[in-house]
Amino acid sequence: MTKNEIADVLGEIGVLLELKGENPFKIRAYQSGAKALEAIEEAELARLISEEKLGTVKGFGDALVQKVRELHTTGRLEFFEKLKASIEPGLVELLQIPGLGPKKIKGLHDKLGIASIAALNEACVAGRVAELEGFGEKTQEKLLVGIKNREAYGRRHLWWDAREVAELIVAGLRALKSVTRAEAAGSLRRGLETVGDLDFIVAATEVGPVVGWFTTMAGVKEVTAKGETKASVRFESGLQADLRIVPEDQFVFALHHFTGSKDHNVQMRQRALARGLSLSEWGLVPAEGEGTAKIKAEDKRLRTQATTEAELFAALGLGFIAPELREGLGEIEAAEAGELPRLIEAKDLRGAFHNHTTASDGRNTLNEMTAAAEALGWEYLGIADHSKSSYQANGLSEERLLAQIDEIKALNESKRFKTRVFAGTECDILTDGRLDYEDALLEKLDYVVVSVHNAFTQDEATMTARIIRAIEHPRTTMLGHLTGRLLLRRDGYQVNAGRIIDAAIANSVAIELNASPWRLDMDWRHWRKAAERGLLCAINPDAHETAGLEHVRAGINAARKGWLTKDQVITTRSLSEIVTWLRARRAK
Ligand code: DGT
Ligand code: CA
Ligand code: CA
Ligand code: ZN
Repeated sequence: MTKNEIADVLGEIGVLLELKGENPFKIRAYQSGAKALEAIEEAELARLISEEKLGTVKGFGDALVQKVRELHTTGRLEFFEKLKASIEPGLVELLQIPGLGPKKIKGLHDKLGIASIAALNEACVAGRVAELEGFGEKTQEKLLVGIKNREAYGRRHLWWDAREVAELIVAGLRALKSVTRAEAAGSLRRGLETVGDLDFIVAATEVGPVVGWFTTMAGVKEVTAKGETKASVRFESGLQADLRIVPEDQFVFALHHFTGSKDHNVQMRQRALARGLSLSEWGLVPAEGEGTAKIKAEDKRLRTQATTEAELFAALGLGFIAPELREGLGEIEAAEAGELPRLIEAKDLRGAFHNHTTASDGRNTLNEMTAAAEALGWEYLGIADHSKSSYQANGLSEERLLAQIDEIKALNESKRFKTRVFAGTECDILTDGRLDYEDALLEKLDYVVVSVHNAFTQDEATMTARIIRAIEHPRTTMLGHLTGRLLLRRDGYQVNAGRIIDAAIANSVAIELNASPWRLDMDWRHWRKAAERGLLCAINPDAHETAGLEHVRAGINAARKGWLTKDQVITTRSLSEIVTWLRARRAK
């Protein structure tokens, strides 16, 4: 196991012990052990374990040393398995409700016997939770909202999680002997930030084995439909998947149809009709009209042949429309006019600016993050740890930030990595719009990301004015996550996006497209218009560990859905261009 995976287990042990009401010192030992582990570099950890020296590191007592060693070498921990089995699963599930930590859950369990979300809902409705010490009316209200949100959100899944499943399924389908073509369609292919269900389109010479494989693959909990040429399954995670098998010559039409969106399909069908054609999942054929003989789709002579979607679009006088653009938001008109944007691609990215290290709430050190950026081929990596007011995220005091600036300077001078590191900050926007550090300190940084991390309940006018004031600060380089939303978990704070975009353009400040799969904020729906007016986008993974850097792929998706081109995204610029750009920003 990697150190972060081990740290996850230690953290989880802490939570489970807390649910059981164990000794607080013991609980803290696991929590601080997890933190301490993150600060050790991977190679160092391996060395400490093999030389049996982990115990010499501050915070690692005998019990912890033995557990870390077991996890590191075997990937399992018997103590953890037993502990998990000893706790009612309903209690763990309650952790998903915002505002409920292990301590509160233990209280609810001890005093009201609550051991499930359903039981909590019932107790809240009856007003029993508000009467408990440490809860009150307000908390009870919040819990009810949390339960309701969970139901509403529970039906959809993050694109990132869905993609992981879908990639395995597509690979599995393609490996079947009778399968000639297989693709994931639907909202996943369109790169939507959340996905209702997966849709797979397969061309196959024989259908039986394909349906057989699909309905029995690993993780399938229930087969919800099974026909000759289609099937639907539900996985343990709740995610569902539809499969449709079609003859090879229908593949492109089925793929296009089931990629959607519905609005795009409706407009495509209208366009076909205007040309005397009928477009459907089966094919493109002359439309039936009064007085014409009924034309069968099977009549090969009349069907439009297409082996690629580009040919399908061409048959309707259109250039190829990327799946991400197929939302019925003007893409057909643009294709007709030959004005489709040349969309940004993953390979265009050269770096990113909003990333954390163990100095604040990240889980990998500066060196590890830089090594990971280098492995991705990035020319530059911006480090933007939290500022001092974000104490819950271990925000940096002035002294610690100054030390980090020196550390980054030394790292760059050492030439240890090809990737150049920029010293930045994710500076809190204080409740009145001032920044969290003095100008003299901000002056010393290569760039400044400004973000809202508190007082989320301010009204729209107050929040908008607050953010605009921060944008107008001469040292501000870019605005972090516009609304602070967490997909499927919480809505963002209220902002007037239009006014903030105006202010950013007027002050030559970029806005981030936070590529974290549960943020994707600013939303793709704003980008097309904003970028046309001159706003620059920074695709930032907001990485809190090395693996998080790869989240830029989700950001690329969202950027493409926002019609963004390479030129409109600042993080596609080369190192020398970026240096020039940052210098110009600082001279403002
Ligand atoms: P989702 O699953 O809710 O995230 O969204 P989609 O877009 O994947 O929707 P889904 O799975 O219901 O259907 C896949 C595609 O199939 C959809 O984007 C368009 C097409 N489709 C499905 N039902 C209809 C329909 O009633 N009319 C039209 N025009 N297209 C449909
Ligand atoms: Ca779907
Ligand atoms: Ca579906
Ligand atoms: Zn942030």
